[in-house]
Amino acid sequence: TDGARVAALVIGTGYGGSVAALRLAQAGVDVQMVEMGMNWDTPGPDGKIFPKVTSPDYRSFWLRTRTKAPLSNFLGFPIDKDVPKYTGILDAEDFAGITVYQGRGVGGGSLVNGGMAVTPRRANFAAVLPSVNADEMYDTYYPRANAGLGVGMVDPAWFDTADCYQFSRVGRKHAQRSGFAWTFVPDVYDWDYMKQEAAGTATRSALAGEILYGNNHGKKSLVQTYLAQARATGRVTISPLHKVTTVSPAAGGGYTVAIDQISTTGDTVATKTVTAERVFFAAGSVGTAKLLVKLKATGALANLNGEVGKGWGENGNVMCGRANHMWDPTGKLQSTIPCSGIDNWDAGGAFAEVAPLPTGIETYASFYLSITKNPHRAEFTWNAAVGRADLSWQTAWKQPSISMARTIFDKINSKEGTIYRTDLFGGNRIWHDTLTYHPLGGAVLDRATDNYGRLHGYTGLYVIDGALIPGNASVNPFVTITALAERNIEKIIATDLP
Ligand code: FAE
Repeated sequence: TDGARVAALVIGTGYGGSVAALRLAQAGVDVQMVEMGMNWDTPGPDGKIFPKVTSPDYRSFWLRTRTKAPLSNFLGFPIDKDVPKYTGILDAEDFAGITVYQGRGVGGGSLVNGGMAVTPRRANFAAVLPSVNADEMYDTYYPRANAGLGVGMVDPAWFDTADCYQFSRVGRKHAQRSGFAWTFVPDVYDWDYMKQEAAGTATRSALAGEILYGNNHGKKSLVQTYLAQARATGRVTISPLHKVTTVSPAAGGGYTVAIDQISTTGDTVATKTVTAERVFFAAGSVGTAKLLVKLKATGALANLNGEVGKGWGENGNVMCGRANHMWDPTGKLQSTIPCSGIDNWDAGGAFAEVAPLPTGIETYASFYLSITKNPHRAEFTWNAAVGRADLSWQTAWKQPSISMARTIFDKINSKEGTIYRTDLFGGNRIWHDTLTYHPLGGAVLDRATDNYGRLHGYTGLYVIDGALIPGNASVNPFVTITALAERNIEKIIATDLP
């Protein structure tokens, strides 16, 4: 409510924000969470909360008038279409050189993502965040994060016979025939539920083409895990369709937080101010970095240091498809939840997920999302003339990612006598190199903040989301974001709270 005074205000309800809220509440602190997206709990006209990936509608995109599906052209026919402007679940946020996909709503990215819950190899983690004690991470915080998120693994015996993982088995065969390490990838999807979907005893979600725009069943998003626990403490209040616009020191101590309440068409319907003793920036890498560069440049938080906005990367994301021979069908029925990957990180700088193409028809295509060791880092700067944060990423900077992904797929193509698909992304492209699902950095740990996420220049301001990780996590990032948040909030509660 307008004019309220709160002990802790958390901006955003993704992984970092949910961990902070739960642990603060358990420590006896009242927490106000502010989320610009919707609370996804009400069915649409079709009786479902979330639409399928193959039929995007008004619920699918954040304030766009035309959908922007990452796979825009299944077999040559475009699936994008005009939609009414609405505070939908997936934001395809366009910057000059890249489109950054992000979840919008209570639960953040956990609403839209594939649930792949990967703990990086220890040597890779140490290279990403050298200032963090890796023993503590691997002994305490990664296990705590995996437990809190409900991470599990597909039953290998079931995997070997399930129709819906034919595409993954083809991926395994091709990877292994070319001598690559192939691994199962853990996920937060309820694997027992998926078995029931396959057996026809539960309403289908992963097996009904649900992903990207939400899953109606099966996936354990933060709403079912951290946020459910946080709500159960009775100390956490969540305000959806509320967007933080500024944070500045308050006269009597603490911080004044200005918030726009928005309608489902994105219009501001009310402006509120709240005073908070502590503010946790958990608006995601892009949201946090954009806010911080604005607050520094406009003088609201002028003492933030020069590292704010820097160290941003896209986790080396690049997508491609391969055309298989007719004797290697990938299956009409594909689970939307990937469960395996090809690890060529050490030799080639690429870790590739074998991803589904849940079209409902046989495509003879193998589809992959690669995470690569792209060295480029971009910076957010405040563009005062237009009142917006710009990102310096350039399209050409994906070239190293393509070269690294090619260390896997050129070899497989040559071994199998196959070629790349050019009909998946529009414009006859082989590589989808203009997007990322994994924005990271912009307020890097031990640079913009101290080694626990306390922002330099201000007492009581914290960063606790993907903005802390310097551009690349070597694997899908949310387990690392969660584990780092667990580590940092434990320290903050122990040392900063009265
Ligand atoms: P995030 O989850 O983005 O939460 C930030 C929240 O803050 C959002 O709900 C925003 O709406 C909200 N917000 C932003 N600005 C404001 C503001 N000014 N005021 C109020 N609220 C605000 O941040 N990662 C994996 O590890 N495995 C996967 O399988 C995977 N698949 C993905 C698939 C897709 C399509 C996408 C988009 C992402 C995927 N990711 C995956 C990435 C993962 O979801 C992402 O790294 C985390 O969600 C980031 O967590 P944060 O806590 O940093």
